[in-house]
Amino acid sequence: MKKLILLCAIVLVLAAIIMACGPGRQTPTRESAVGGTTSQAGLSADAAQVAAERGLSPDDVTAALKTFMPSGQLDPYIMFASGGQGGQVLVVGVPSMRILKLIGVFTPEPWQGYGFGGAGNAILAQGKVGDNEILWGDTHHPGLSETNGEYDGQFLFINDKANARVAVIDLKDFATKQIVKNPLAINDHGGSFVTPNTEYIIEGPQYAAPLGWEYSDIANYKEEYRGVMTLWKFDRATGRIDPAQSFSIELPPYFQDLCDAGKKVSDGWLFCNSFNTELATGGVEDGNPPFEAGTAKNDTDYLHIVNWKKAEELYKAGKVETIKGMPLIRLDTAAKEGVLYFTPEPKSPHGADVTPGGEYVVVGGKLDPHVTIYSFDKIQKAIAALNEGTMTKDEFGVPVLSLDSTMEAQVELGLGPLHTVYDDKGYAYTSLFLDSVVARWTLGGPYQGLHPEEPWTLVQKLPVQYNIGHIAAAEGDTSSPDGNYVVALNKWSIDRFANVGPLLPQNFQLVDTSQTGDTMKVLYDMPIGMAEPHYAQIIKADKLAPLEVYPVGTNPETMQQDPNAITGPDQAKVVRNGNNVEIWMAVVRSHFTPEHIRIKQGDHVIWHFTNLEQTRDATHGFALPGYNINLSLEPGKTETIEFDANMSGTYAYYCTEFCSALHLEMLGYFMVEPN
Ligand code: K7E
Ligand code: CUA
Repeated sequence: MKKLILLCAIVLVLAAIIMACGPGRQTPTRESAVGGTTSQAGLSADAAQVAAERGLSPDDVTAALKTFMPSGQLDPYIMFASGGQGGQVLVVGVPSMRILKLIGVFTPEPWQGYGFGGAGNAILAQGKVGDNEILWGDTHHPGLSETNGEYDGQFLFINDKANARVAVIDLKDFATKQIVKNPLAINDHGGSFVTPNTEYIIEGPQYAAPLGWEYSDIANYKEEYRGVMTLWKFDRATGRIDPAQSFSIELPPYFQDLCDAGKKVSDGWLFCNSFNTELATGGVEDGNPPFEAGTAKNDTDYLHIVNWKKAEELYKAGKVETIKGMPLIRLDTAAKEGVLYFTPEPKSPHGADVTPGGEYVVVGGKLDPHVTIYSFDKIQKAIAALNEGTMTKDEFGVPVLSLDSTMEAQVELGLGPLHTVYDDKGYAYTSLFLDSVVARWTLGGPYQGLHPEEPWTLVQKLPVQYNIGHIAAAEGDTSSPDGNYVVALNKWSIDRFANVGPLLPQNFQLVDTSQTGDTMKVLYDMPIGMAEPHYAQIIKADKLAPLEVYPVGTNPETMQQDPNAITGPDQAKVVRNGNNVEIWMAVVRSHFTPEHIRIKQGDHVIWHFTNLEQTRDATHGFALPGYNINLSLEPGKTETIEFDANMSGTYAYYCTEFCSALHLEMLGYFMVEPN
């Protein structure tokens, strides 16, 4: 009876809301939102008074107006930011900079019930290193899937620098589906970036080590330590990386850094920095130069120029050696067969970023005040002009193209240029770590007509707080970037936020880049209080089409109908078979069926849950005390847990999501009789 009254009340309230809204929710137009008593400036007298009381400058007010998202309105862009050593991905609305989700990737995430008994456990277990379970990751570079060089909103990939792993997130439900461990590398960095049609997900290396991280003393560095770049084949139909069709390329032990895929005119090629062509091996305690000095001795390092289509041909032709199950194009093969070339790049390079049309690669040398712009056309001509008799090679036999023959321009920007992104107005934006600025400068060549300034010139340096690392632009890595926003991912925040102790948040600063010329402005500061994000990508929100609810019975790991799904509480049951107890449980507001589970200590329990709801946001949780079990059962989801009931006792299991007025009553008892 009580339930019936409640149901009637809900129906009445809903009806009232629907009537008030009319068919299709109306959002106020700009005119009506500021209409009525507006002053000359478009601000109400109230607003002017608030601005005066709070000491807001006209710029502050403009910034507030540009970022404020009225209740119920949605951001036009979604940013996917790495969660750094948190091992997650952050989903953020732009320009409001509201955090929408934290996706557990390499790290268990309790809200999503990821890694607490359900499907997440199997996915996290794919990321084992040897027999060791690794329950965190150092996520650096999220990469959205692309079709024809444009984000297609289907998948997101991200690397774990610490353990050389790559994860696949399905943007149908914003959940991690797969982790692959690189069998040859123990850490990575230059990933994950996709080729323009997501044929491959690139995982570039970082700190050289013997292949397969086998033991070898660092005294054998030059002979036995190597870099490895892996091309993970992505199968769109299954939505998974196919390790059986993936391969790697052996590289010299040069500490390869950031990589980027060519696109359009440079489709088929990859570009990757390096910062230890000195082959420094550290050992400061023995009187050797420390790594930081040893790796910075040379004036130049090598930009790695990789012909991945050629590499794919070699792999398909079997010109590989298989090590630890991974087909590997050996370094001498790569050098001889036209897979790998080098060209010098200035001091301590970090970012290598391909322009939207693929014509140029921009490299920032941390210890050089310039960015260096390489022309893909010139690189091709230099390669064509190579002559076996006269060509320069590095000490590993890789052809070296002279800087003169590959460089298009250099632009002096300031101290510590790192990463570069692009917009629709022919500008490039480079983060200057030491100067703490975002530098806007002009591209030349085919981009020259898009802006009013001279090509290859600095236009504006916008101070940011502080020590900007990466920089992200709206649709920035695509063939057609948008022009509205850039986000500065600042490493330090010092005095920008309330003191929360010695460990400070990072600061994401939203920058308005909508107008040409010297007009960039900081709009918003967003503290990131859960890790150190490295890179982010920003996609137009309307390119994303996630599910609103799962079709009833969906297994989140396979995204297919789960064979253990049930369609109603009448199908719920407990079946005992010797010491095995299998439970099919129905979950729907506001009860679990069954509510009593009686088992014996030592029984093996397999427990299937189906959330029968199809109402948006009608998520239930499942918490079982004492057994480290915690699930998030979104509408339609079917999930299975399996464990040994090793402890006797009486355990109330309950729903962790406040799903209804009778949520507290959504519980049951798990009674484990002692032996
Ligand atoms: Cu922090 Cu791309 Cu890993 Cu630069 S990286 S800042
Ligand atoms: Cu279901 Cu609370």
